[in-house]
Amino acid sequence: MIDAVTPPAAPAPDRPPALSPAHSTYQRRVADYWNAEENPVNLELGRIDDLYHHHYGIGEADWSVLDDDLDPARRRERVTAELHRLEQAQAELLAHHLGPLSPTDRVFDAGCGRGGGSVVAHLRYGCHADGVTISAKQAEFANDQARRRGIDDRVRYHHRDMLDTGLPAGEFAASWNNESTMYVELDLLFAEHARLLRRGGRYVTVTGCYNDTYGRASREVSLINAHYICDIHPRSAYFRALARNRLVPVHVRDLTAAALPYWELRKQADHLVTGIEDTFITAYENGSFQYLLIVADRV
Ligand code: SAH
Ligand code: GPP
Ligand code: MG
Repeated sequence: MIDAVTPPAAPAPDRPPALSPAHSTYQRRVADYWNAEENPVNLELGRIDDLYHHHYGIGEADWSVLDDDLDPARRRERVTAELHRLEQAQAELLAHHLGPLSPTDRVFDAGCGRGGGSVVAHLRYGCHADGVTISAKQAEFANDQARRRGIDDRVRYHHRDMLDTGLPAGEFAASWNNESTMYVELDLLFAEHARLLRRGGRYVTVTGCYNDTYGRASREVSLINAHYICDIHPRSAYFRALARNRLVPVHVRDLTAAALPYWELRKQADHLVTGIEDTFITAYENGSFQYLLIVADRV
């Protein structure tokens, strides 16, 4: 007899983050990027209805917003609103796949940005949401937004590492990554989702991945990586890592074609462009890069 019987572990408390020493140089650089980020394409869109997103849009665009006969200021305003509508459609598609959920359910938003996704989920289901971002500034911004909406008792944001959230195991009915998987190792990420989700819980991601049938990462994929300081995974890596972590895909959708109108419109928005627009269009068109929705069940 070597081992004495160990008593069952007490439930993990909702402990504060342990970011500093374990925090890698890479993570600090990623945090610096998001702490400094103030692109008009994100802030001006968010200001329209206080839903701040850091993801792209999907669906057909209303090209009439580019009409030349409009007053230039009015034209800019309409283009901004149309891009926001497409980003909001992306957020709603993701939120739709989290459900059904009830107001007593908890959801986890991994890599939550300025917090728009958790607000969308809360407005749709009335659920409690915890968002986690590596950027202290984003967490502060998002908590301030929740306070202004009067939902800060149910929607909370934390400055933490999504690989080690300190949130309680098995408590979450749904969780997601909206364009945030490319900052981390997928095995570590999905292990944390599997830990947090209850059995039968739902995991959803919308992500950009490189296409295995093209080969390795294309020039455009490498440019996107350099632009955002990220490391885009191949499509195959998602399914291997999900399977290794008790996450079983129930629905997969290639959103690449649906993502193109957003980039074509954004490219023509002189007041909002960041310079990465043509790279996305080329990457989607040459087949090296795909925009994917994956929905999985925690078994
Ligand atoms: N999901 C959000 C934001 C996507 S932008 C939206 O759809 O609007 C990518 C986000 O990932 C940023 O908020 C960044 O801070 C976060 N991120 C990157 N690495 C992270 C990590 N290790 N832990 C937590 N968040 C991280
Ligand atoms: C966030 O969007 C961008 C990412 C999380 C990085 C990469 C995503 C891929 C799908 C590869 P953003 O809204 O902050 O970007 P932008 O400022 O360009 O609008
Ligand atoms: Mg954006």
